[in-house]
Amino acid sequence: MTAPNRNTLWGRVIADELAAAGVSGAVLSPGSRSTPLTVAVADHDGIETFSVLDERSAAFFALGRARRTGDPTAVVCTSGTAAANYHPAVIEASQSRVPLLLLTADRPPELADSGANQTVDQEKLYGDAVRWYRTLPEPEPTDRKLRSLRTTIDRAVGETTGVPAGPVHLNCPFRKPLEPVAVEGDVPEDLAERAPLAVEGRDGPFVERTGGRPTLTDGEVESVAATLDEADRGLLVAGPTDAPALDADAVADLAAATGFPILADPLSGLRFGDHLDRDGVTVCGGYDSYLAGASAWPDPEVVLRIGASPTSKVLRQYLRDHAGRQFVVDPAGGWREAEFTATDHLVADPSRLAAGLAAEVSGGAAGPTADYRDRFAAAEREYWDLIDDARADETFEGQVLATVAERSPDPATVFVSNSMPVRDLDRFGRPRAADLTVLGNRGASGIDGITSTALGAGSATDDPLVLVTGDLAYYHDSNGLLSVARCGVDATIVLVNNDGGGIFHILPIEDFDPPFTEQFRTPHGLDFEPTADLYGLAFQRVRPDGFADAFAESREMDGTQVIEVVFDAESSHRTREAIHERAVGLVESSR
Ligand SMILES: Cc1ncc(C[n+]2csc(CCOP(=O)(O)OP(=O)(O)O)c2C)c(N)n1
Ligand SMILES: [Mg+2]
Repeated sequence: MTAPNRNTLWGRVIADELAAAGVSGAVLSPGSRSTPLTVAVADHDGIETFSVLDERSAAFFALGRARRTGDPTAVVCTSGTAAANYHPAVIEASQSRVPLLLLTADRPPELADSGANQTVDQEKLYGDAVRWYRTLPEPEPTDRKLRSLRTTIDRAVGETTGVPAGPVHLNCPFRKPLEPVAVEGDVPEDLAERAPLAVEGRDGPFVERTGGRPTLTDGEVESVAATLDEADRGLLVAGPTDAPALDADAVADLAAATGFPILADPLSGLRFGDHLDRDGVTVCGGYDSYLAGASAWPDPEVVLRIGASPTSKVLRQYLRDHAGRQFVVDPAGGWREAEFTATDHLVADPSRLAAGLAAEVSGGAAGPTADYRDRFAAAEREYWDLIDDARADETFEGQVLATVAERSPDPATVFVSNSMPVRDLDRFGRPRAADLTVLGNRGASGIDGITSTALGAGSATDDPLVLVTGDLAYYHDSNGLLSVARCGVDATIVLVNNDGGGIFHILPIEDFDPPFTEQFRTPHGLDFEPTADLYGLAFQRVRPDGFADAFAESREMDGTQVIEVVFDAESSHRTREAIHERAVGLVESSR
């Protein structure tokens, strides 16, 4: 490797080592100070690059890609507020444990606090939201500095996929010239000869990282297994999963061996998949309604919880009020149980633990355990019959999510926005034996980068991509739509337009108007059709009863379609509540 100046060499070594360490994708935003990084990364054959003009969208796009693959994705930006625009996605990546590597270009140290243009304090810009932070030294074409650089890059990439995975920030100062112009004598001509390791690196990463995922000892597994074995009534509760996804078969093995039903969050990786067809495995998806009426059911003696805290408030409260012994499993020793009723904290990789426990438990698949599971299976059957009837007869936003769960292609990647879409998928998305990878931004539950995150996820897979978003979320990240054309990602974008934040109808503020309408629900009356013209998308507006056909047709079409489904937020909310009451009544009468 040679280079016309030290900055170019520095950038090339960074790109080379990123690729060697396993970074296969990078999202670049335009700017001057980052020139050495951008030129080198864009030029590297081993790194697929995406150009996203707005840094907020860029970081969310990278987040989506990393979330879908579980592999670290890099972002590169210039100095100043550009770097600050990464912050929302950094917070989401931190809280939902997604490997993101942030490379922010910076001015050289003497320009700090000097009044120099586009110069801000970028030291530890993201605070505790990153797993690791370093300011790189100023580029120098020396043996030791370049070995240090390669080592730092490998450590940084390694930290993004540590336990827990998350974002890492490398702040990268450069002084001019930033472009690959010849600077005579800057890089010694014989540098590669004198320092081949530093300049060329090794075959593969400079530093190979080996890091285990935490497991329990055999004795500890046996002890938990004995507790599961002794229980006549038990539940497996799966909240949103960390990337890379859970081993669904291992959890299904445990369900079959214990006889416990799986209460599967839509983001758990367990609501959908082939494991639903397994004998002795009951995957439940209607608990967000019917558990609200299950107080008179006998309480579960033991609950094993994996993943993050479930989306369903009804489920969280049911566990608070009814669960006996409650094991919370977290590979990073994190605490993701905000009702504070858990009794045991198991620091272990959930997939491996499930496999280990499945091999230990000696069979709860018959007798009282199976009776308890069948109670859930029966509730599921009745609940989904009720939902089928409601879908046929009534109008509510949940119909859209029910249709998406039922009719999305197999396989598909389905991204659901925060606010009502993820809640409605939780309540109305029937478990299905199809390969649906369902994703959302539930780490911090922002509505600010939804479109970009979905498109980033879509960039990493050949699956058809379906995004279900609300109108405020769509508005918030409409910049992100440019990635359809610029990054070549197609999607079916389902825009549930209830003219504002329908979610606020579920909160007590609904009864305080003003300010409810003007300050909370915020109807805006925006016509979104011109966004399709602006970004080259097909657009159609349908009534709720026309959605299923429009969705089916979109599967046959190339390019990206926006299907806007128009609802009245208040009446949708009332219908949702009424259906919920009926589901609760079902269970109350079946004690
Ligand atoms: C960045 C950000 N700002 C504000 C919020 C608070 N918030 C949560 S849901 C919501 C309304 C979302 O509206 P929409 O996307 O139309 O979905 P709907 O509620 O109608 O389902 C708001 C403003 C948030 N979660 N994230
Ligand atoms: Mg809305």
